[in-house]
Amino acid sequence: MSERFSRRETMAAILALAAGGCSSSSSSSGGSVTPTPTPTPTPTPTPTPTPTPTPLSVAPVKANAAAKNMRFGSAVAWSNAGADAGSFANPSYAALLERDCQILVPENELKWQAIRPSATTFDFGRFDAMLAYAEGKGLAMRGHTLLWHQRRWMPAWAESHPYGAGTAEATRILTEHIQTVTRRYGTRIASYDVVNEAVDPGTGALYETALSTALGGAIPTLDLAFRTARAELPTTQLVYNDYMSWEGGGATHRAGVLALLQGFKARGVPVDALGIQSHIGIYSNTPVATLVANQGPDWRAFLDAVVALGYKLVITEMDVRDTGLPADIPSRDAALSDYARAYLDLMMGYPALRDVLFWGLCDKYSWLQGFEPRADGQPRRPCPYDSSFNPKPMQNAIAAAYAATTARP
Ligand code: 9MR
Repeated sequence: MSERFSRRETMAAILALAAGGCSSSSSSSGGSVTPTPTPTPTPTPTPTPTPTPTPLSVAPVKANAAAKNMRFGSAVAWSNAGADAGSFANPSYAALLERDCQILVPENELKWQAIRPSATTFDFGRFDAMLAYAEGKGLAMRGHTLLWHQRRWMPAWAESHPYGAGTAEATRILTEHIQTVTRRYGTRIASYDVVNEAVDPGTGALYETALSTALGGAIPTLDLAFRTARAELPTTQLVYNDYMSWEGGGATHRAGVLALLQGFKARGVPVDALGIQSHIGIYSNTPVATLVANQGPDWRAFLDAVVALGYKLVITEMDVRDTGLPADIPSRDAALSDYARAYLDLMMGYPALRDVLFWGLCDKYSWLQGFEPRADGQPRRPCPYDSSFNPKPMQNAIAAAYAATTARP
């Protein structure tokens, strides 16, 4: 916009100059018999300031993604909905979503806590509004999540529910939940995180909840979730989603996730893809190139094993923590951008990856601001756009990563 203004101003100045020249010449050749008057000095137009170069390419990411038969998307939240929210209800935020995205996901509004306030009641008001917005703009929608398999993320009522002896009541509660959601939305939701975060990163073992304990354990619970979803949705992408990425210390977690995925295959459980959340971050002053060199090999070995089992990959919740970076914004943004680009290049090297979703597009509304503030009190900068909705180098890096990868069939 500012560049267009400058061009217009430049053009106005050129026209003014030309007009000035013309008028001067016409007055001097007017054929008058009176003595030549003292020439009026040609007015000097006010000089146009040199345009400030737009520092970033701000190409919409979705154009580059679509050119490769891929998709880019973002989480959308409802909290503080209105003129100042990380939500479609905020026109400034909606403009970013509509500019860059082909697919959205609700940050919280389809979780059990949001839609099932008690064992017997459902409330879809907020998610219905989100889906209506997405459909009105031609955006696809992911579903997050049909089962966040940890006690702390299940609603309190589900943890204290009288499941009784046997597995019937727990089976009924879970089946009813998944059928209610999937029947309501059908194929309007393109891809579901059927199960979220079932593996304990510290031990690699599966978590248990009151529901899973009553249902005979985590494995029959997770299998039932996927089988119930598939029975309702024969062609929708069904995803196992976990809090993971290429960062260190994850060997136990990866082994646990791989064992779970192998088990799904062995039992014929219908799981299409691994959702790799990708809440990545820089935690030290180690140069980005060194981090990439250190973290790449183990991560590739894990991804190779996952795709060898026949799973697709989805980046479901990407953002980039700036914990180890100094406060200076240009250097911070540059490092975050380089790190995001390196991660996306590695990930996009896998043809099994088609969709990349960020966990919010604008720093202002990132969950990390409140959940994990920086030690120096500076706002975090984990997203592609800054808190004034301006693109940052990371937005450019994402578009460039799509431009650099090979087209998917
Ligand atoms: O960003 C979400 C935050 O607003 C919620 O308070 C929190 C608990 O529901 O969940 C956050 O989103 C998480 C996602 O659902 C699963 N992966 C990790 C995300 C960040 O914690």
